[in-house]
Amino acid sequence: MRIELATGDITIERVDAVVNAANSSLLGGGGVDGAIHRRGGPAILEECRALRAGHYGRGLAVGKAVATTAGRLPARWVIHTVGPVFSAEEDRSPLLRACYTASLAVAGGLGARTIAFPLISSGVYRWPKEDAIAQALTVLRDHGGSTVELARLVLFDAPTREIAERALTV
Ligand code: AR6
Repeated sequence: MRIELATGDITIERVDAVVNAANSSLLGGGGVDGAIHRRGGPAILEECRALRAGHYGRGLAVGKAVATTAGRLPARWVIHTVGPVFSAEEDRSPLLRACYTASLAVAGGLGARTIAFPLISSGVYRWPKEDAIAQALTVLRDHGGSTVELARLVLFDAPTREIAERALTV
């Protein structure tokens, strides 16, 4: 699997699947989640509501992933995953890595060949960006067996992109 970096708004990415940094309710929020629902339109929320009415009655657990339509986004699917809230007392990094692993598994199951990830947990959930990048790259680099051919890590701003570029070259 090839790893690429991009900068800016993930909702304009032309990939098969865009990953959403959602919350357990699956019913929307700020950050990436807000942007995806705004640009993707109501079809995404409609499918999220249906998931909550069915198998996901208690919501989506941290570290898990589930797909819906991407509505009006250029992508075909949105894969919703729930990152952990950062804690200085407790190492929640296995859960953060699980978000990337679970999203890739869902993407593979759908037949997606290209996927774009935001830097999960590094906004509202306060994960330090440098470590969030390290966790993401640990999983993406280790994903030889996936049928996904390209994973693009989308950094929202130039300083974060620079940190990611340094991490990718070591
Ligand atoms: N495109 C790409 N990256 C973005 C965008 C965008 N449009 N908007 C923000 N980022 P966040 P989290 C960056 O807060 O920390 C929501 O309310 C942002 O700078 O979206 O996992 C959910 O509903 C940061 O680096 O996700 C949850 O309640 C990264 O994306 C909660 O926030 C992730 O920031 C999830 O928090």
